Amino acid sequence: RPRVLSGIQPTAGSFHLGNYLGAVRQWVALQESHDAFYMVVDLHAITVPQDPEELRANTRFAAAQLLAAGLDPERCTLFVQSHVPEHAQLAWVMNCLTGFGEASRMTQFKDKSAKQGADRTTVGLFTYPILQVADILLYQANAVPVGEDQRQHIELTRDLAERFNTRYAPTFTVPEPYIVKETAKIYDLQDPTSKMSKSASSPKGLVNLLDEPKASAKKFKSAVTDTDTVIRYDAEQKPGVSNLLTIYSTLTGTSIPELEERYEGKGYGALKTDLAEIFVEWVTPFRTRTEEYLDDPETLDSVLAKGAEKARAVAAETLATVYDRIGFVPAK
Ligand code: AQP
Repeated sequence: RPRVLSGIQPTAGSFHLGNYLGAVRQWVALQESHDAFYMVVDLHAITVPQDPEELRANTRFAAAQLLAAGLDPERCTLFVQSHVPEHAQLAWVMNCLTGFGEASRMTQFKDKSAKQGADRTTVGLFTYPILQVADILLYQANAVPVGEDQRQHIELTRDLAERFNTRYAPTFTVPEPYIVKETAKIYDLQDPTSKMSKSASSPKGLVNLLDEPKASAKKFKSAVTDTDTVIRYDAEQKPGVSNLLTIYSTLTGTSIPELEERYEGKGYGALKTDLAEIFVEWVTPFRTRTEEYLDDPETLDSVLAKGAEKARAVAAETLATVYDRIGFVPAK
């Protein structure tokens, strides 16, 4: 079976709808057809300041949400990044293979550091994409299911894999991004030309899965649309309505043309109210399942321990090959 690898940050407490539709939903589907490795990336989380207790809680929150979303530890390997030390070890090697200018061209770093200011931006945030390169290459992943915002980082992964393979010997699988066009970018409900994001969105534009469903329903009802009245998918001219149609279509499995037909002659109010209801219906059992996993921390921790063991077996083999190829003396 081809292999996939992906990760999600534990920082925000709750996943948002963009994380779910852009990434996690694909993870669940891919565990059926692929040898799948999924992780909660706590090493990535500390590139910005974290409260230790919150980070610990959020890591378990993230794992519980992944299980609630449908990941099955019998069908995939679910683990916490810091449980597998090879991530940090391979990241160092990849750091030494990356040009400073090359790393400086990463647009996510440029955007985030511009917002934070140079003194508050860590070197860890700068090398974040290179840790991500190590995450992927350790598992020899063929594909990486992510949202559109990660495309440039996958491109860097491909470049570095090829560089290592050429400089030393064929070692790494060169991975492809796995980006589902329709849900590659879910937009902020208040600013539908910007991606929904835990750090950039206004609270009213960000739908967190673990928030009170009623509060999220309100956000759908007050989503920004346009002054036109026709319900039609047009990402350029009607980004707000198009975003709502994308979310509606993905949560219900109804195609967008079908939705356009269903809402012909109806107003935006009807679309928003219906979508709010659909979201609440979908998210309510998701929240209950998440709470159930959180109520049983022993089971949760044992799932993660088993996952880490499986992940380490693969990661250790790759790292040993890499250390050998670059000329490190083996430890006796
Ligand atoms: N709006 C989005 N639409 C589609 N996919 C998205 N992803 C994130 N936002 C959207 C995808 O979710 C996965 C996990 O993301 P992450 O938690 O690792 O980090 P992120 O990209 O940092 O999440 P945010 O909310 O965008 O946080 P900020 O803005 O603070 O960085 C990834 O596959 C991502 O593509």
